[in-house]
Amino acid sequence: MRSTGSGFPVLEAFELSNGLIAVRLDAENGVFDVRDGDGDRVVSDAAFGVVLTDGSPLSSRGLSMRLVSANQPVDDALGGGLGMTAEVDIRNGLSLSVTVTLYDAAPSVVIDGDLHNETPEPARVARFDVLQGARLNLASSGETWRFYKQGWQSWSPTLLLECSGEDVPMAPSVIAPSTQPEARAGRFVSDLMTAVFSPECRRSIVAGFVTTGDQMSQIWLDREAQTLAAWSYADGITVPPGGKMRSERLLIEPTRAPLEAMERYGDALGRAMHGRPSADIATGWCSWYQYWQGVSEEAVLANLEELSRKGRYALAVEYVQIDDGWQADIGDWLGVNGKFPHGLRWLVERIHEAGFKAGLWLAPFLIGKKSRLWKEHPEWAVQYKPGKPFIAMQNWGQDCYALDLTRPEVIEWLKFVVRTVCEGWGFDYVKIDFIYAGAVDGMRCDAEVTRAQAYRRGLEAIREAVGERFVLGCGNPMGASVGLVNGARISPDIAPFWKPRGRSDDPQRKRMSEPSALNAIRNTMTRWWMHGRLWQNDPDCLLVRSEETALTEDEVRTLATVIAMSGGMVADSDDLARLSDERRQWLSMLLPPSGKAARPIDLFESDVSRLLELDCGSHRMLAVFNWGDAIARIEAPLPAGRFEVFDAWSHDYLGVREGCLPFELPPHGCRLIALRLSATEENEASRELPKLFRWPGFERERS
Ligand code: 9PG
Repeated sequence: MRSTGSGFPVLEAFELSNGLIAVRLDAENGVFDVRDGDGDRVVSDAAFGVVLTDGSPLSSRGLSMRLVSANQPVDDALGGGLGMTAEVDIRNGLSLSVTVTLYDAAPSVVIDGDLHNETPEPARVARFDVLQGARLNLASSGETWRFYKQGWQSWSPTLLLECSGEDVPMAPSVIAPSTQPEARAGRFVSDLMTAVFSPECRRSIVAGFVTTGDQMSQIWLDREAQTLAAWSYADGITVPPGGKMRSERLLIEPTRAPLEAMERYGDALGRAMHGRPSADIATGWCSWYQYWQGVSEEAVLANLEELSRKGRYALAVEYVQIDDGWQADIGDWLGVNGKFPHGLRWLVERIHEAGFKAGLWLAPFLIGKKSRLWKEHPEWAVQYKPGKPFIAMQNWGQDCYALDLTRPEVIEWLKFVVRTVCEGWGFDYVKIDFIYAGAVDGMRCDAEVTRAQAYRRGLEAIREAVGERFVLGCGNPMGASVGLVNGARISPDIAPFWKPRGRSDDPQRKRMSEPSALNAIRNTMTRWWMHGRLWQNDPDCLLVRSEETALTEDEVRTLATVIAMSGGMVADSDDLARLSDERRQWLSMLLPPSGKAARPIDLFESDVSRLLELDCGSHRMLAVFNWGDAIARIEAPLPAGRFEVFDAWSHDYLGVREGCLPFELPPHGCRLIALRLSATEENEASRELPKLFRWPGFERERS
């Protein structure tokens, strides 16, 4: 042990371990390592740092740290455990402290830190580098790795990238532009969290922020240097003299089972941010993908009548949701347009009379240039430079500005609008759309508020106004929404066609946030781990119609299978009167929802997962997909054992099988099979599942 000038004891190295994972602080060099349960040093040379708005980097790397506390008992939302904190002086009055926490029985470490300002000047912080230059030791070349890219908001593509290639460029509104690390060959960026997998050594690292209320965050990988960086953005807010500011908390788990580790990360994020999952999954009918902005009172009433039909193909949904197209203008939420002659309170009464709950779409954080709101309150817009309102979206034939959620009068107005919708008109559910607009990077009335904080002020106001009613976020930044919404859209828009359409010179790779069935499906599979941990996932609507659609029968069945297997919300968006009995039945097969998300078991092996697996208690469901444009033979690997196999869509009994089941699948087609260990008894669990997942009585086999 040495002693520093300030008299603090300095330990050259200090280790914290819980038997499953260990962190070793190299106090002399200001860096730390993470070792897994086998003692392998999976992450090494990680430093902690801060970047100020003038660009100056502050880092622990290469400086000597003093231990402030070691083996400090911790008890918080993530459980009980042990923490250690070390401090480092950077330069005259600016110092950093880093805290590493290990929770009992958790194979992960959680890292966060503070900037302390003992200078006479305020320090403006751009971001925390919670992980800086952390080397990943995955015993293989970075070229062979796979990178899980998480998108910023609902519509942002979330997918696996091959590190031999390059990252996928994306643009607003699906990214937050000012805080993207600059694009560079071999650099891969993910929002909030990531997983890096080495197929050669079968090892991975899952890393993600478990607190998200104050700072937006990103993680990026440098393929050549094999380093990971994790940033949480303070957006230029100041630490006054004598003050300090804390980063968000980052969880890191080295693992050989990345799917389970991602689920554990989701558990931690949900716990730390008080996620609102519920076993009671929302189901409904939504006007958007059939009527678009042409939705009318008449159309809603016609579908209400269809929903009220009893009998064999009854559609037992809970909500009737009116989407975009009812409002006077974007921002003028207290007025309806001429397509709703009796007003919305009257329509809600009809919906309630028919035995359904009522839902309404709003884009509460946007101000349309043509709206009365804009004329009355131009000062309510976020500005991108003085006097210039920030355009968050161009849609509805106008520029739409971002609402400044740091203004108290805006918060009061928001609550008034939402209370009117809920208490005045009687709505039970609100779909709040385009809400990333609350988190754009512009100038707000209160400059000492980050994007995440401003956004959450708006969401909290809505939460307060709705009380216990259901809030569905859409176009929502993912991390910053946890704890405030009941459901979240996790995909780009569905569409009545398979791949993105419309004029564009961009390759499909750059069009993954555009409306299309494939784009919605991709995210529904890759974001499975959020469901039931952060909120209910909304995989977007099912379209089962056979008219006014370019989706083939196989594509519709694939879409239905993915939605059913997602365990998330089930909403249909068709003109119900025009559905054939067969298509009506397809929809009814998904009800009630299973509530449990299937795992994309080949996530790290495929471009788009071809296998979804779900444990139903008495049996397992396995979905096999062909994403190719031609017929393909695809093998479904059965778990170890002999299984009775049943085809859920065709109702064919496929006999007792083991090993791999080969299927010839049509383009964009799928097979959904139920597997039951041979000679086991049927379980009660089957009875609460959607029809599609129920183990059949098996009369055919027995007769
Ligand atoms: C209503 C729709 C539906 C849909 C939402 C959202 O970039 N854009 O122009 C863009 C337009 C619409 C959109 C997403 C992006 O869809 O996801 O379910 O409610 O708004 O306008």
